Amino acid sequence: MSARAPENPVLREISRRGFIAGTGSVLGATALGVHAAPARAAAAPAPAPIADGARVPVLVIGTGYGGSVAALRLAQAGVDVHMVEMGMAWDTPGPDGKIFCNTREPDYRSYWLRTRTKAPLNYFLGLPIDRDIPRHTGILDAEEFGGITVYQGRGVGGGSLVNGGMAVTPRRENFGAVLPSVNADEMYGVYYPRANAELGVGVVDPAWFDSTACYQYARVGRKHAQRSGFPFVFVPDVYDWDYMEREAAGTVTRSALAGEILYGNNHGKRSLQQTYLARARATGRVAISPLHRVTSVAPAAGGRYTVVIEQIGTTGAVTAVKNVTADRVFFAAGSVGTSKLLVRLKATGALPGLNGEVGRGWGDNGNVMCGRANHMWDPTGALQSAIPCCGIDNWAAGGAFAEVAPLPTGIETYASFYLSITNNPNRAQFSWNASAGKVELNWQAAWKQASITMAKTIFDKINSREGTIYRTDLFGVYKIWGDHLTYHPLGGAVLNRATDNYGRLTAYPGLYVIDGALIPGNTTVNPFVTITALAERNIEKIIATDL
Ligand code: FAE
Repeated sequence: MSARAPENPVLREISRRGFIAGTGSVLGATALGVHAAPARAAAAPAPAPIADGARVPVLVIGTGYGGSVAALRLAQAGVDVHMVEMGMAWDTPGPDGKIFCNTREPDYRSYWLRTRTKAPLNYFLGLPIDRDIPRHTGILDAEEFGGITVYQGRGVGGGSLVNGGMAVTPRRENFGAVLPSVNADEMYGVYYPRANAELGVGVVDPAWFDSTACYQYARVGRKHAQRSGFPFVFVPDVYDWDYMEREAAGTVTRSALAGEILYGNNHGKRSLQQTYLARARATGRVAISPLHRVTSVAPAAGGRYTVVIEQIGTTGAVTAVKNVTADRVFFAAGSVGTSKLLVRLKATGALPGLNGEVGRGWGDNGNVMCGRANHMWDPTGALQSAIPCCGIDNWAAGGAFAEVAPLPTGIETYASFYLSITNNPNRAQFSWNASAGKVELNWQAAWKQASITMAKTIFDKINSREGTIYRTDLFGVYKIWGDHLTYHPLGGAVLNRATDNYGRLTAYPGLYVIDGALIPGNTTVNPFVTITALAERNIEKIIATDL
């Protein structure tokens, strides 16, 4: 697919300049003003958080993609919504004048309640690079289960705060395997285009891509992919490509070109704060309580629900416990957050009628990382945009789609780095461990071998063609594969199994799931466009029939 006229019909509709022109004035103005966020946010006092004893028509747990879609569409339908978010608001600059810290200098803002960083790529030249940090409600959670570390965003905007913004619609021929019970014609005709437009998705200008120093690493990736006969594709992103071009020209403050990724982008990226959540707030019907964590949802009188919420401080200590009554509750705490809540509430008797599919069908989207060592005459560049813009599509032949990812260290590394999404068939289950008092996930570390085998269909061939080898210094001492983690948790409350075909928890009228927990473990590409489009589909039905 070319960047100007993508093969995918959904993407063809979205030109990068058409985005600004084609969206509403609120969104357009907000997107253009991304770089002004710190000053603007500092001027606006935070509204009071939800009060103990409050009664709300709709409570949304979590402010990621699913929650933001639900809040906007409900508010537009005239319903008042309160969103509860366990992470911070991320609207106030720190002592350095910036809201977010840099990937190269992680500080107290980087990790969720850790005293040491846990970088996904945690070694360089065989040396560990993690460092001590003060314990704080930072932006990236590296949540550890037995066999896997699951990275998630924490704060108003959920994963959109930390992710790379790669906004990919699955190939239509793969959709039946992604969401088998959903009408593909509706998704590709209505909901994917709607999600892409609202998210502000665009593609890099291929002429600029071919000339800019900051994508030399990606051009090396393209050259190697094509010389081995693999399809190379440009990948859309929500980053403002015009802003990035101005970063390269030196006329605006750098973000992607300053290595900002993982711990937030101070400029350029259209996170949910600039898109869905800005529009939701502009309705005047949506309130958000940051640093509030939902711990229980249980039936109350009159068909309503009692929601127990802990307010926490920035060290994680609970400062208040609130009981709120809601007519309806949307679980949008992410695949892991929603699954953990539902499994615990079913097992401990708060919601015993949830069906036996709750907690099942969890997958890692087949994530696996690796690096390749290039020859000295094939440098990847000291200046690398932290926003990936292309990939290698070997899904049909080898079960792997590999993002050509940056290594934005600021120095020449002679490395090519990749995050592969693979067709890993393994699925895990969340369950309640009563003696430990926590929810566990039975993912097995060995299950990643399937992903490695699929990723090797690409990189063994490239190494053979180029006469190169794998890097062994990025994930430990002589360790090739980043196979201990995922960025893309999916499932745990799968659509049409744990819920009905629109996310209703049918045993409890008024309870809904509307996030990545609905998706059965794999989307064949990066997941947030699919999570957003599915939420658009489901909320439209719920508003039409339930409200
Ligand atoms: P999510 O965005 O995780 O939002 C859930 C929210 O609920 C979070 O803000 C939580 O803090 C909050 N929460 C959880 N529990 C509670 C509770 N009990 N009470 C109150 N609040 C709670 O869910 N995807 C792509 O498509 N493209 C990319 O380029 C990409 N890059 C990524 C890079 C990184 C480093 C990471 C971590 C993820 C990346 N992803 C990417 C994945 C993507 O961000 C993720 O699939 C979505 O954010 C999931 O959306 P949800 O709405 O399911």
